Amino acid sequence: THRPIRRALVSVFHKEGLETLAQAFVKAGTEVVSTGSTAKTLASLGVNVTEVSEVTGFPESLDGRVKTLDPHIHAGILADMTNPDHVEQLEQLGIAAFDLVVVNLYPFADTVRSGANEADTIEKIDIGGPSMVRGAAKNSASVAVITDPADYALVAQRVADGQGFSLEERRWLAAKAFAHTASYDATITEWTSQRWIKPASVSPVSEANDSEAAETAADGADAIDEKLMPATLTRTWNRAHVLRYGENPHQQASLYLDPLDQVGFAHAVQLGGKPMSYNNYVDADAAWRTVWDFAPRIAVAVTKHNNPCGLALGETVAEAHRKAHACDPMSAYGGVIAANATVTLDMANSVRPIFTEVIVAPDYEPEALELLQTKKKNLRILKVAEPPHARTQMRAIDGGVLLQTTDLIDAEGDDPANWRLVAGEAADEQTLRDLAFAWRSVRCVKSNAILLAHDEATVGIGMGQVNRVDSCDLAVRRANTLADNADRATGAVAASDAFFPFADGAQKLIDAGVKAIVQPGSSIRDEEVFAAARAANVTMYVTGTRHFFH
Ligand code: 93A
Repeated sequence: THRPIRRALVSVFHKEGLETLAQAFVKAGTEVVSTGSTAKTLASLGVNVTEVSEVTGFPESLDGRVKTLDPHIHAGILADMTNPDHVEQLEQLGIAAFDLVVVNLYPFADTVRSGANEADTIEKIDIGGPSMVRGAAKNSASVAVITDPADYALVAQRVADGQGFSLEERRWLAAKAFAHTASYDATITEWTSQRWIKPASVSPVSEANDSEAAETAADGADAIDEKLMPATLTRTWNRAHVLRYGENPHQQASLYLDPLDQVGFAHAVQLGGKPMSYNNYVDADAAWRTVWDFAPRIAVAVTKHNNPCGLALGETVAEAHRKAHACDPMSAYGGVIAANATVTLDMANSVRPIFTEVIVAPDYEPEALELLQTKKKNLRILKVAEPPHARTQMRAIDGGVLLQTTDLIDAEGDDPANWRLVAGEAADEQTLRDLAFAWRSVRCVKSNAILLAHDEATVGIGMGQVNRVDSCDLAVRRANTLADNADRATGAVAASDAFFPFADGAQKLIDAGVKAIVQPGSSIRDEEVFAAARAANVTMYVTGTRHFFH
């Protein structure tokens, strides 16, 4: 699979590091073809270099706009030398193939950042460079492509050893090259689309033709003003669904879909109800992710404002829903319901009297679907093909994007077998099961999160407070006021998403009557916290793992 590097095409804007390549080329006697100033640099480094214009028989023209854009170059890049037919055609055409293409592009982003005027900026849109890079990357069967000067040393090695790159290596280089041209084009797109927006003169025509956006646009919705379009990232995700409005009616909003993803939550199939709103997407996505943290157990979450107001496991999906709803029936009003199992008629009947914005599930029994469709006309009914699979999460900050790997429940401390007992007696089987449930559940609650559970259902959730004591208070208050049979805190178990910085929060839970607490530990006041639990003979485990969710 190795292909020796006998003939190379080199055209680079930045000349730094070329000595490394030049030395290797000279030593190995590699034939080198190059553009104007790159050729000069290589010649000065002792390389016997052929000018592109000699190969094309055409002068570099139009101020350099046309240098390598010529079949003598591109046939040499694109010929698949593992295909005898291509080999024969090249021979007939009198064209020699390239084994290596080294390019770096005109510095478009640097030029924009330098404050250059429009004409100078446009001149720095590289056309020939990306064409060579993409051609070579497409033809990784025959050609190695280098866009990153950091790889010159590797090239020199492969030239020197006479073997060249393996197919695997060429493919890896090709993938890097495509990423490079994609980000290059995305930068150009961001610059042009902020300046060159749709003029009024074409609006009526283009609206009719703007199929994707027009078809899915909600009534009266405006696409986000093109001038406001931010990140390069969103530009590569190009299939916009225009939403009626954003988090509030005065905000514009769109949904962008990953063009290679067929099954993610964003691709949910809607089987009924009003169009999805921005907030519906946010809440339903959160709820959907929550229930899949419990698979293969059957779980149902009732979510509001990105937080669960009830979450439970059940033997059936209807049971799980009833338990989840019972946690906080008041807050469930206008919520989102997510299930990780097929919605049954039994569950649909329970949902029927509850005002609900969205329901999302992998599937629906036909009778359940019919009931929801006919009796709850406004309910947005979503079917999602696959469990959540996003391995990373993005969050925009001013002028940038934060990217992190998704918080999955798969850390060492998420396994109760690894928990450390620090107070009270070891939990019995049922208590430990509830603690495990509470720990898994607290992941999806906004920090500071305190969650009380009983019988694999939440009974009180304290979320989003800026101190842990308030979250404890809130969890206890919800447990003790929101159900018919109040005082659900007594005998419940508790989970805390992060350590107790002081004993006071834990003491609130203990005073409310919880029998066991699970928390990450590692506060400098751990001993005070443990002592409070010991004094009350309350079981306490530390996990060593934290699940902040901001
Ligand atoms: O203006 S271009 O888009 N037209 C071309 O045909 C072309 N071929 C290579 N720019 C072109 N290049 C770019 O020129 C390369 O991507 C590289 O950045 C630069 C190298 O030119 P020189 O060797 O003259 O510095």
